[in-house]
Amino acid sequence: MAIKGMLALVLVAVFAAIGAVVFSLDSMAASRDKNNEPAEAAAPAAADDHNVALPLASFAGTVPTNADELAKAHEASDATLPPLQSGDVARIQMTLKDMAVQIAPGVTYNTWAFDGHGAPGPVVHVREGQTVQMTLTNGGAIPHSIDFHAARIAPNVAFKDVDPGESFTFRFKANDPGVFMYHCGTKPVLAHIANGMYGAIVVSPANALPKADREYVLVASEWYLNGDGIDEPASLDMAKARATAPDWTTFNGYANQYVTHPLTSDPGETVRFWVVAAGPTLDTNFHVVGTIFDRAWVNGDMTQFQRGVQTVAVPAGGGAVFDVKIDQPGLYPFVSHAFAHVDLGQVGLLKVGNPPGTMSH
Ligand SMILES: [Cu+2]
Repeated sequence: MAIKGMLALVLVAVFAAIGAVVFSLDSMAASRDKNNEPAEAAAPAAADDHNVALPLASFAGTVPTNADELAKAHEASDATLPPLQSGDVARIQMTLKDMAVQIAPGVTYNTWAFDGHGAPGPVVHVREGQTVQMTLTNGGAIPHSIDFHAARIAPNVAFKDVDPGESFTFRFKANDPGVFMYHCGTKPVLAHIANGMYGAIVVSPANALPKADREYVLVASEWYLNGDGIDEPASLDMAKARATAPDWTTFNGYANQYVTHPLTSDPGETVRFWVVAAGPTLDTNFHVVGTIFDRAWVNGDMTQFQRGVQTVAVPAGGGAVFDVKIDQPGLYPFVSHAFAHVDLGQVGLLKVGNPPGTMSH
């Protein structure tokens, strides 16, 4: 009995000691939080920014009356995967430039984008193992930078801010195959990406993929407008960007452009889509209506593919690769199956063969 009693006392003491330790850890955590409070409160922005209150005016779907005509006249961005450069070094030159670009029929937006391309920037296509020599020239009004997700490199060195009028060159070896985002990484990154500073780099695997007859690159992104962009170009509404309340969502920077000007293939061909979701915030839920992916390299992992997949989430800042082989002629919509984003313009058509009629839904 005496031994049992002593044992009970010891156990009580041990539990008490554990309790004390847990309590003191808790209070340490609490005091850490307290210490953070003033810093957070002092930090930026939100408290001084009066442009954060909901509701936010939406310009979704607001186009001029001649929008159909303008959509037909608009030259769709060429989605075809560009050819590789020969040699061990792929030399890439991009000049950043402030420019107003069309993002929907009759809707213009003041981008910080890429000279000769608008937004997104040019598709970079290199071989696995090739060295990428990237020269960025800042033709804009404020510092910018370029962050390649395909690179393993110290970002403070390679992705540094480049002042207006300056150029900067860095190199990296593209040792990881797949499709990757590149973007300006200058703060606030949300604003720089929302203003069009992004694009895709395709790193073709050293071990050849199954043959594809057509290869297209799609960069999904969204736009946040402070006006309708019809009479004068709209600019970024940062409050809407923070609230993820886009006015337009697009493939390759212009709403519905491949509905009016479909991508094409012949029946029985394998079509490969290299897809990047640039965001700045939204994922794209990639799906082709009327078929199933024969192969889906999910998350851009080129070491393996999934078969028979219907929809694949491409995360903001991520990429994936898709093969479809469609035998029957027709119009096959490709979409983000998050359908609010179809409504805002993230939809296109793959026209297989020469089908009669147009898409009715
Ligand atoms: Cu920038």
